[in-house]
Amino acid sequence: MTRPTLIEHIRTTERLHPGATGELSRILARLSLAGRMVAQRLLNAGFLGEHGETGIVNVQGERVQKLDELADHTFVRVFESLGSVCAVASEERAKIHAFDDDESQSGKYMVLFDPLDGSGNIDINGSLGSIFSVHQRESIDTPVHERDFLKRGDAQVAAGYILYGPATVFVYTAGEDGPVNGFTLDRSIGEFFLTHPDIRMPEGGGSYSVNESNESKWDDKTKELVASFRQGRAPVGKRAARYTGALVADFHRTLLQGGIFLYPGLTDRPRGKLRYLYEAAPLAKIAERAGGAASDGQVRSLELDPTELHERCPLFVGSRADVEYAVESLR
Ligand code: AFP
Repeated sequence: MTRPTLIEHIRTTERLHPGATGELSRILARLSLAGRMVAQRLLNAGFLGEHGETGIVNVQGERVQKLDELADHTFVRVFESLGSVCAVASEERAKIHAFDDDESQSGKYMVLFDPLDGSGNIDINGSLGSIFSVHQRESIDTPVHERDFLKRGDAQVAAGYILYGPATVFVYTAGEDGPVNGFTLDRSIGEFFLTHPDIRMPEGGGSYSVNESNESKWDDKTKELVASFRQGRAPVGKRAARYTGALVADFHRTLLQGGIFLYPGLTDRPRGKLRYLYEAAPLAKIAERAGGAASDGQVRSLELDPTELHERCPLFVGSRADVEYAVESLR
């Protein structure tokens, strides 16, 4: 039997919601288009002179790679003149980007993305990812403003990511109670097929994933927490340490095999490194919909109230028992 394609699956899901206008389905279709375009670009970037830095430093103070810029432009372009998206926010841009055609101005959706996550892996041919989050605007009567984007994670109408590994995988969840489904790209025909239906995050195994070179910048409770994972004193026995430096790859492994990913606060960066709106909130939504959990160490990630577009937050995400254990240990 042929597996459903991503587009077929999106349409089937849409039919389960009688009031659906099809706009969210079109946004998801465009996200998958952006994913295919970026995946293709990554394949040939080495030949085309598209590796290396642009010489620009972004709003995060990070050096922008040529592929960061290409991926960012790709994700913005696919929403131009779609009509239902009034504006986008990108981890690479200081400000939101509003579309100015008449139809888009009254579009009810906003899309946020980290267009190329883990760009430190570009030059070593390691895994990379894109992360996305879709929000609905409260009112279309006034021009879209940056404050419209400052929403709690539990308000997301869809969230997901694209993992560019040996295969390209598109994982998303939509609606309040939609499942998490994963689709793998058949490169020969440019189509995503359902390969991971209704993903559930396993309990009681997997790995712990953290950049341990930051240990000297952790507080004592965080040091003790990570030591307990390393030494097998945590809820289940000893685990493997796994860390790729690309959040999407580390999260995807945790989603499929269980365990925990953590990026705690540091002495010189109390709110850690990861961005709430582009990274933590969408992955927290996926984790919870798959039966897992996500927290900043104190508050459930989906209940954090961002006050800035590029706000950062600590992230503890993974199997429910592991995240609960982490939160308990940090009290
Ligand atoms: P880059 O996209 O700048 O490489 O950052 C990747 C990232 O935001 C996330 O994907 C990783 O989990 C995390 O940073 C890695 O950060 P460290 O290098 O500090 O471990």
